[in-house]
Amino acid sequence: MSRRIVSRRGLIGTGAAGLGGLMLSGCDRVTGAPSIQHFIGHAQSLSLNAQRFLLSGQPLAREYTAKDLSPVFKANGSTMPSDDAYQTLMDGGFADYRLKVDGLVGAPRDFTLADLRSLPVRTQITRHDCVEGWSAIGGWTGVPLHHLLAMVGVSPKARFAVFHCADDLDDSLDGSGQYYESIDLFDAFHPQTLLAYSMNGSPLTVPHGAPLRLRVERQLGYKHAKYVMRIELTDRFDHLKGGKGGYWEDRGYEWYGGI
Ligand SMILES: Nc1nc2c(c(=O)[nH]1)N[C@H]1C(S)=C(S)[C@@H](COP(=O)(O)O)O[C@H]1N2
Ligand SMILES: [Mo]
Repeated sequence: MSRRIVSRRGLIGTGAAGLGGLMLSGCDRVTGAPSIQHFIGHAQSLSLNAQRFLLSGQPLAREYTAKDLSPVFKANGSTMPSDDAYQTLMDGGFADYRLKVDGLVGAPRDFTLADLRSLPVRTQITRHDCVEGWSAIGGWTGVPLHHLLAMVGVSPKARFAVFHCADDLDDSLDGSGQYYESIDLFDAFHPQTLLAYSMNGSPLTVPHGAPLRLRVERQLGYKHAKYVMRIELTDRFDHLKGGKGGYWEDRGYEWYGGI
């Protein structure tokens, strides 16, 4: 209980700092020294902190029951990675798949699918919302990410988990269209944040991200990385690809894709 109060205070504190920053940017504008990037940066941090604050009293995404499952759950974005290494893994039924967890961790390691299935399991039925304007209710089974993080040990310097995926969606922007995503440690340790290997009671299919995909239920569809090959703990992501922390973020979407 006391931890909760302390963390709420922390959130209020950073929220106020974000607001201060926003007002300062406004003053810059009045004095004729606008910095649009700066302004956008603060507006985003305000919206992140405001959402964190508003969500703090209702921290779990809504869960549904089996009767609510959508009869059709659209597959979106990549549905069949063309990468040779991925195709080889797929042809072998993912027996040789290894999830690599590294970066700012105590002991980097690889996990087989059998390793992941032997870890504590969680099933949740949730609504997926895509920015393209469709939603679907699906059931997801997998290992909560916090169990893996406890096994590798997260460095106190780490701030984000980056998910590197197998698929190349489009290389028009930075020469590499490899999908990737990132979340902060609030979401990484959230009880509903899963590495899912099953959907609606069956092994995850390739269109939905086999053999392993992220579920990060309080955020929009594009944050739910499919075909996860590697999880990198890091303190920054400005050096990765387009520098905005995700494939769609590099193309203009918000980093915090709150629903
Ligand atoms: N690796 C990867 N992950 C991805 C995507 C993608 O193209 N590649 N598309 C994203 C988007 S926009 C959505 S809405 C969901 C779609 O998940 P689904 O195919 O299971 O419906 O995956 C997200 N994760
Ligand atoms: Mo999406």
